[in-house]
Amino acid sequence: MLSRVTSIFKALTLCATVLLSIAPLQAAEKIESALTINDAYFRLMPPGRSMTAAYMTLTNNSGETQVLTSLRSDSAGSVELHQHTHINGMMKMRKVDQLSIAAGESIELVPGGYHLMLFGVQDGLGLDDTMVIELQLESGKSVIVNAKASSFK
Ligand SMILES: [Cu+2]
Repeated sequence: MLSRVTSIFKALTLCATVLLSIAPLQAAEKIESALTINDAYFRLMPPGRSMTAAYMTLTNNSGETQVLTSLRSDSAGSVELHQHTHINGMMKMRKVDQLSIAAGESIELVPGGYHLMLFGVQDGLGLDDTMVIELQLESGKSVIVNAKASSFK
């Protein structure tokens, strides 16, 4: 009898753990009205490549500035915010530490401008796949983005 009580207790503890791990995702959904993501896509990679870029439009519908500070994805080893710049007539890209989006403003991440750079991307992604990217904000909240695959050609 005692062992049965113990196993029920263990099952309850497990339930509580699962509920706790779901909580941050619910918090992330709430902020989505403050920062709206449109037209999110990533470039599929040519065979043998594990690095690619993702693009989207970020719109700040909230009454205060939203600052994008870091990024992560379960489909990539690391994700960075990059910007293309022209230095001495040469096109280069550099890592940008953070991106501020003022209240009511939209910022487009497009080829040749700001973009997300994904390193160590998982193999075998195809046109039907979606990559989930988490945008972490300075406020401590985050936005979940579902980026669609786009042909690399
Ligand atoms: Cu880049």
